[in-house]
Amino acid sequence: MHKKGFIFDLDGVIVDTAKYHFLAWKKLASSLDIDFTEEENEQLKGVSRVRSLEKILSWGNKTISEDKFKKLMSDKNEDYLSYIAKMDESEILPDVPKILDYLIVNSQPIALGSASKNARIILERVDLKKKFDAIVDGNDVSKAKPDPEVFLIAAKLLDIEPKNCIVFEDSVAGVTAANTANMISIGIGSEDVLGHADYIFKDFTEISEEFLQKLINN
Ligand code: B16
Ligand code: MG
Repeated sequence: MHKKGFIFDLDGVIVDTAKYHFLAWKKLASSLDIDFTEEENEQLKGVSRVRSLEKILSWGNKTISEDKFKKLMSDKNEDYLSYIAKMDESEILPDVPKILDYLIVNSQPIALGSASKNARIILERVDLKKKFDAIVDGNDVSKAKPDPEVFLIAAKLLDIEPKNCIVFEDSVAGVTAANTANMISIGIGSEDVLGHADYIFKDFTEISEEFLQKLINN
């Protein structure tokens, strides 16, 4: 039986937590008199928490002390976690459980490869944690996407060579990370943004079992 490593990003692929990041960053930006738009939020997808705050401060032309930076990071996360606490299975994106179950039935190893330090809590909230053989998140990496580190660690934990891994990603940086890792990249989202992915689908409802079977066999 062929075994491939299937690696999933979290935010924008399994659940849509970008809306909660937006609410939390927006509140923080307002407290600093910075106008923060949904378009700017788009640019924070797949970007680490530290880098996100750096970007918001630079958009608002603000400089702050290191202590204030740390305080804002922790306030933002507390606020974000208050939204996460209310999440349940209804927030899983369409057909994600179906795809995961198909891979499990076909004995394919599955990993999470996310920039979020809250990934484990989120997977628990939506009751999907048990479906993953390995979880690599923002706590496990020293270099953020587009660096391939997160996916290379996931491949190692699954004991599958990078060239036999398939990554599902919604962010530009994440697709670049998968390509750099020499993995097959599957963009979930729009072609305008994810044109550099090997395959692009609007969402998982567009991915057939035949397609998954081909990925497994190739
Ligand atoms: P946290 P992903 C990313 O998740 C989000 O897309 C990004 O907006 C966020 O800043 C980052 O996680 C860090 O999240 O503050 O929870 O550590 O798409 O890589 O699953
Ligand atoms: Mg994402």
